[in-house]
Amino acid sequence: MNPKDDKRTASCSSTVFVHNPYLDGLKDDILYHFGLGTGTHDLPAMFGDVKFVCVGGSPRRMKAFTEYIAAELGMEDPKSEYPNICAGTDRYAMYKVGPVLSVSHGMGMPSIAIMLHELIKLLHHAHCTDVTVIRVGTSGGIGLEPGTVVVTKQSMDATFQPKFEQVILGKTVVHDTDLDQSLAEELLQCGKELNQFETVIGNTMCTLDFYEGQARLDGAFCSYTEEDKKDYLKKASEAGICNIEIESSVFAAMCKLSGLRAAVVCVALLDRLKGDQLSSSHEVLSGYQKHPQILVAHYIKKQLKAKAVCS
Ligand code: R2B
Ligand code: URA
Repeated sequence: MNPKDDKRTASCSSTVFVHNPYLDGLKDDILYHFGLGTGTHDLPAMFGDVKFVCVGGSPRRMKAFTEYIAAELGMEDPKSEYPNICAGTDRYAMYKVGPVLSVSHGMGMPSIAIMLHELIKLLHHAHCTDVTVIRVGTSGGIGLEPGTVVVTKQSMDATFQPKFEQVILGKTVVHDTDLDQSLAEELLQCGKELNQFETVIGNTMCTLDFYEGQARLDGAFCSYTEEDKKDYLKKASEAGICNIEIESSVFAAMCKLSGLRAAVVCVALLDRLKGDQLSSSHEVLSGYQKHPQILVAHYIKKQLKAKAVCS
C-alpha cells in the first residue's frame, strides 16, 4: 500500500507498510512461524503499543534482553515469568515488556527473512505506528578488540556491494541495504555516553555462511589459502567493513521496504585478523553479548524519557 493511500497515516506518525495486494483478500492471516494469526489473536490489543522491536539470533538471549530492559525501564514484575508469546511453536521466541518487543530470528538470511515477513505483517495488522527495529547481535570484527560494539553504517554483501539480491520467479531482484543514518548516529552517541565498552560506526559485511563465506580456515571445507584469506579481509577492511555477520543485509532491505526505522548493533566476539575460532570462555563471550543490549536499552530509555517530557 502506498503511504498516501493509507487512511491511518497521521501527519506525524508513520505506519508499517506491507506491499501485497493479496493480503486484504485473506479472511484470516496466519502467522504460521509465530503461532499467531488475525483470526485467533487480537493483534491490536496485544501489540498496538509496540514502539521498539529488538531482534537477535538466540531465543535465550532475547528472553534475557526482556528481563534486562524490564529492569532498566522499571517495568519488571517480580512474579512475571515473561511468557514466550510464540509458545505454540518452537521456530521463534517472542517476549514483550511495555512498548518493547523482543523476537529471536535464528541464524542466517533465510531464517531472519521469514521472521521479518511475519513481524512486519504483525506490526501492520496491530496498527503500530512509529516503530524502530534494532538487530542486537554478534559478529566477527576486522581489526577490532573483542567486545567492541559496531553500529552498522551500511550492510555490504560478500563482494563489498551495498545490496541484497533475491531470486524471485527466477529473476534476480536487487534491494538496497540503507539503514537509518540518524538512528545509527544516535546509537553511537549512546555508546559514548555509556563509556563501558568501545563503540564504533562502520560497514558490516553480511555473508551466506559462517565458515567459507567469511574466509575461515576452520570449516569442514576450505578451498583457498591463508594468504587468500588475509588478502580478502584486507580488501574488506579497505571497503570500510568493520565486522561480519549473516543477517544484516536482508534485515536492512526488508525494514526499508516497510518504512521501518532500523539499525544493526553487533558486538565483535573476536578479531578475524588474529584467528577464526571462538576460543574465549563462555563467561567472556556472554559478557560481550550483553554489550549491544546495554547500548540499546540505554537508547530506548532515553527515547522514552524524551517522549515523557514532551507529552
Ligand atoms: C552472528 O553470529 C551468529 C553465528 O554464530 C549469526 O547469527 C550471526 O549473524
Ligand atoms: N558471527 C559471525 O557471523 N561471525 C563471527 O565471526 C562471529 C559471530
